[in-house]
Amino acid sequence: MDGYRVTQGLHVISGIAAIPLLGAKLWAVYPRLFEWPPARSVLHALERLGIAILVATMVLELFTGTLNIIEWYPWPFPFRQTHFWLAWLATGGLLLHIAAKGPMIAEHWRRVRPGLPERRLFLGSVTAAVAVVTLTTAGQTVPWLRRLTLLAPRRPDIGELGLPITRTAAQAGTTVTPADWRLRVDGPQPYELTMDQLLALPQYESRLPIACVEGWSASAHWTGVRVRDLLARAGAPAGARVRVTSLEQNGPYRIMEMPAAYAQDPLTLLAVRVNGQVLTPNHGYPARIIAPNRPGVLQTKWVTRMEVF
Ligand SMILES: Nc1nc2c(c(=O)[nH]1)N[C@H]1C(S)=C(S)[C@@H](COP(=O)(O)O)O[C@H]1N2
Ligand SMILES: [Mo]
Repeated sequence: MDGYRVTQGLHVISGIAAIPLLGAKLWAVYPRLFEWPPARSVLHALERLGIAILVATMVLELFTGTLNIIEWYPWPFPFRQTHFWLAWLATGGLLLHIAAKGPMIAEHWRRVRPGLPERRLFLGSVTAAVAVVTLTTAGQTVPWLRRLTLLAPRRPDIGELGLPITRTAAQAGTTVTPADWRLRVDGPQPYELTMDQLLALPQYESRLPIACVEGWSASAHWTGVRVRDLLARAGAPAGARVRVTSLEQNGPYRIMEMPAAYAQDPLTLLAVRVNGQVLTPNHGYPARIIAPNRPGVLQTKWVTRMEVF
């Protein structure tokens, strides 16, 4: 249930901790990055090329990840795929780099030298910087660090009904629900439900978090109809996926697709209440999706249609 929340929290915390670490490393080797002549031999040229790729991928990885926190994508390439593949390149590059420098690293640790004062100061500062950014980030995931959450776009415990709001109803143009709102479910036996009919179906409760790419996650208590019950009623075959459409007119998260494993999970709801109250427009009134182990962007608000496919 909290699996995605944990990996998401670790991802953001370790990514932010890596920023001062990479900065310190680059600062320490900075003169050597611009060594002249650029290559003394073919082997040396290859090594430097490897380092150039490693530095470039790491800087880009941390840069794109940081801007993702504020959901800002000022580049022509797709963020998710690029961030994913850069991570593999950087990991491979780092392993090669450590392997190539292995003998040097071993040699360094064999020589027992008392640490020079400036070196101790440097390592101390780097450690302090990492500790500070980690402590001021981690509260987005870890409740008892909440009060230290300074480096976050949002505090996870502040917001309407005890839950933050990312895209508001005003931004999405869904403040007023059309008077003729129906939940339409398309499948072999399509049907429509009014709100009263939806509320007359068996209601279930799930305690599930929203884990946003901005880095925060917050748990809430949801009430609603099981998605699998809604799909079964439409005659969905086993293994069917579902496409969910929001009332919102534009926006990257207007349409969401859910694989069968999530749609069939008994915790996955089309929720109508959160933390004991009817959903507010900002939290997705009249109905929203809440499913375990999925990123916040897929917890579609203001649902109007579900399609079995
Ligand atoms: N239709 C629609 N649903 C949406 C969004 C959106 O922009 N449009 N934003 C998503 C994002 S990014 C998150 S983190 C969650 C946040 O839900 P909350 O605002 O109720 O906390 O809603 C998701 N559902
Ligand atoms: Mo989000």
